[in-house]
Amino acid sequence: MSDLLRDIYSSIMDGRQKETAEKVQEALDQGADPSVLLNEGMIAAMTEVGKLFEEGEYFVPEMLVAARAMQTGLGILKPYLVKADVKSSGKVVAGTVKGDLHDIGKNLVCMMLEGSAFEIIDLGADVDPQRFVEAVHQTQADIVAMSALLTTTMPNMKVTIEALKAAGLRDNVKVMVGGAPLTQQYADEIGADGFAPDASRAVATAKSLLAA
Ligand code: B12
Repeated sequence: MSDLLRDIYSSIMDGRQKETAEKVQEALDQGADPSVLLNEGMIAAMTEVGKLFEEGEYFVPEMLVAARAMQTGLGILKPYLVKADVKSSGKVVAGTVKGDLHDIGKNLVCMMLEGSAFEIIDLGADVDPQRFVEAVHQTQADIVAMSALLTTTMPNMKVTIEALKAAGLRDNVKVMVGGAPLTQQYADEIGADGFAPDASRAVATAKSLLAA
């Protein structure tokens, strides 16, 4: 790991927003590969934060400041990840499901999709099933992308799929799900059309869903 990559990793771990932004910019200015910064520096730091939380070394405030530093770093990285095409690949309504405030992964998925010329309607986090339904209805979206990071909120994906069915919209839209606790098996069980374990594979999944 280069020194700068290590600095980015530790500035996120310690929740130092300003330093994270500066180090990410410095690395980019030096020609670093954005996906290496993202995966080996930033996402690796968030994974470690989660591990420390599980072990009782970190608490919610530490997770929160680390998440803020991560979001700040992502803001700097975004223009390098998103090089939007002209022709739209499709319309995606995205959100983190009801009860769940984790939005970093969902934001990354949105960024990568945007970079592949998808139009994004980002509903944010803690999104009520009816809000997804309304957005699909209003925008005539091609895909609904739902994220969940908690085992307790994963079932709200199924509730949302049921709400789309009840509104008569399920046949008009593909449903894609993701988030750390999810699996392909779970996606199949709740009747989603696609699952991806990370943001770059989310793009491939979205494309294949629309090609199908
Ligand atoms: C940061 C963080 C927080 C922050 C969130 C800030 C924010 N704005 O997002 C804060 C401090 C608010 C938080 C709160 C809580 N958290 Co928290 N948090 C995390 C942490 C450390 C990192 C999550 C993250 O951002 N990862 C980085 C991103 C890039 O990864 P990702 O989200 O998995 O996304 C990738 C893929 O999953 C996929 N993906 C994601 N979404 C989608 C969607 C689609 C459609 C597709 C295709 C793919 C896809 O692509 C993404 C990019 O590659 C995780 C630990 C972990 N390792 O996941 C715990 C973790 C998720 N939290 C946990 C817990 C317990 C909580 C709290 C309940 C703690 C508490 N006691 O209050 C609360 C719940 C609050 C709520 N109601 O949501 C547990 C969950 C345990 C469980 N099994 O349910 C974890 C796993 C920590 C742990 N190891 O115990 N948390």
